[in-house]
This record gives sequence, structure tokens and C-alpha cells, in this order.
Amino acid sequence: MGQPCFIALGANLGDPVATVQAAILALRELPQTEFAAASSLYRTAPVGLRHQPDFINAVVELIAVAPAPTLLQALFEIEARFGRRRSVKNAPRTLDLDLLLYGDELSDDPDLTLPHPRLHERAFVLAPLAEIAPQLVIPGRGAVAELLLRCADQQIEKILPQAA
Ligand code: PH2
Ligand code: MG
Ligand code: MG
Repeated sequence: MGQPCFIALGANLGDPVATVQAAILALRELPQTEFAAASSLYRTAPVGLRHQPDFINAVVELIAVAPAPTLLQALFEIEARFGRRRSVKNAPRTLDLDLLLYGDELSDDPDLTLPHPRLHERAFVLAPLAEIAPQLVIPGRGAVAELLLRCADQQIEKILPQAA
């Protein structure tokens, strides 16, 4: 039996809509995982970053047989394929893939913290997540719908409904 996993996609360089759409296709094709759902695409104001272009964000659900570190490695490989260069923290990026949740696994490993340490305070993650998993409860944080209500001040706009 696989574990339900949620992956956040973000891009704000190049053609971010095309990048996020192509990255969703790449996630659908990952070995040792089964595609479950993809959210719409959202245009979102940058959070915690100054003077950067808006982001395109989305969330994908996969059922993974591969263990979390293997899945994380596969995500890094997709980021690299899309031209991601790791320079300074929070630099604009062609593609960022963050593992949000791996089943109900908890981890405080700094290289792979589960659940993702900032997911509960980011509308650009919570809105697409609530769209594909409205009943989801984030371990230690609460219901995704409830958490989203607390981020009402963050600017996000659904731009492209996903035909999953
Ligand atoms: N990612 C960040 C920091 N800030 N803001 C938005 N709107 N979307 C992101 O994907 C994002 C961000 C760090 O990964
Ligand atoms: Mg990120
Ligand atoms: Mg990242």
C-alpha cells in the first residue's frame, strides 16, 4: 500500500504557467508513484520575498511506494531538469517542488521536515491543497480549510482550473 503524498509546485521565472503544467506531467510519470490529483493553477503574490515577480502555484497528490527520501530526490531531479539553479535561499526560481506531507509521517530532519514547516501559514499552498483534499488535517496544525481562513490577507487568484 502506498502513502498519500502532497507536493507543492511554485515558479516565478521564465514562463511559470508552462513550467508548472509541464512539471505536473513529470510528476504524473514518476516511477513508484501513482497520480491521484492535481489542483488548479493559482497566481500568488510572493510571500516573504521583496521585489520578485508573482508566482504560479499548484499542489499535486501522489500515492507513493518509494520512501520519502527517495521521493524527495526525485523531486530535486525534476527541479534540475527544469533548469533550477540553487543559489541563495529564496532566489526567484524556475521551479520549486516541496514535499508537504508524506502520509502521516512526522520528521524534524532539517533536510526533510514533515509536515513542511511553513505550509500551515501559506495561502499559496493551503488553497490548492484544500481544493484537492478539503477534509485534510495537517498533523499538529489542524484542518486545512480552517488554516486557510487564517490567511485571508494573502493575495491569491485561481487562474486555470485543472482537468485532472
Ligand atoms: N515560495 C517561497 C517563498 N515565497 N511565495 C509564493 N507566492 N509562492 C511560492 O511558491 C513561494 C513564495 C519559498 O519556496
Ligand atoms: Mg518552497
Ligand atoms: Mg523547495
